[in-house]
Amino acid sequence: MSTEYIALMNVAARIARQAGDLVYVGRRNGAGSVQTKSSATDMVTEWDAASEQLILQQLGLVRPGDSIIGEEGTQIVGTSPYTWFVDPIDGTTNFLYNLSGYAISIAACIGVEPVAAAVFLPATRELFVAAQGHGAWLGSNPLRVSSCESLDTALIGTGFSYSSARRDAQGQRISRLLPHVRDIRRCGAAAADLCFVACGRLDAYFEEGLQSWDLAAGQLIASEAGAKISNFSGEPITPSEVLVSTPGIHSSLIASL
Ligand code: LIP
Repeated sequence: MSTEYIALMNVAARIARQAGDLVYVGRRNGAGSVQTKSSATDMVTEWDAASEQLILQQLGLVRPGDSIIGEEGTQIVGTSPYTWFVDPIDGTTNFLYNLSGYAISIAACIGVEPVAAAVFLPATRELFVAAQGHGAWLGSNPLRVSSCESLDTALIGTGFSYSSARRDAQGQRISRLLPHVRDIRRCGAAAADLCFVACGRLDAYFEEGLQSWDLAAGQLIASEAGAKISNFSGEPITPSEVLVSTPGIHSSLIASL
């Protein structure tokens, strides 16, 4: 197993914490300038941009040959086997409303396969990390998914599209699922939801229409913590269909989605 993945994990952890501290302190003086992207509710603040710039600058110093893809427009083609997928603030709506559920998500991938990851939650100062084949941790504590074996006692996380056209079908899916589970949570940041499955705060999380930068780091953290990951049909996961759960309820969720 590659110790290089541990080194990459530590790079991601250090930079995620630095970017998280920047935006957390910055938010105390307001969200700054705010613009919209794909819809009137898909926002980007000056702190999203500042965070991505810091991450870009720090990765450039320590990993100069790597490729980098960031949510706010970074597309750097490198010469090494590694590509960094960066969400500088995942949960921007929460950040904008000064709610705590936002995260800095940084993953090193070979192709689209994550091999090292860090997700930092600035408001709770929780740092989730993972290295492929080595495990996942919250701080220094190793992570394991919950032991839930039945959908009717499962706490399920999900999220919804910025596109109002997609929300009708998403709402209908939730209304079909809700009577058969313990409850539903919509935390607002995919990276945090995936980490919550990894540490057992959620028994499962599903969402469609994500981007690689939302998914990559949390996917590795969850799978290294023992989660089963797939699309809604049980096939390989993609950002457009994400289903991550403790193993005991995975097949029941596939049947229910
Ligand atoms: C968010 C995701 C979340 C989803 C939101 C949004 P962003 O990413 O993390 O799971 O439900 O609609 O896409 O835009 O805050 O980086």
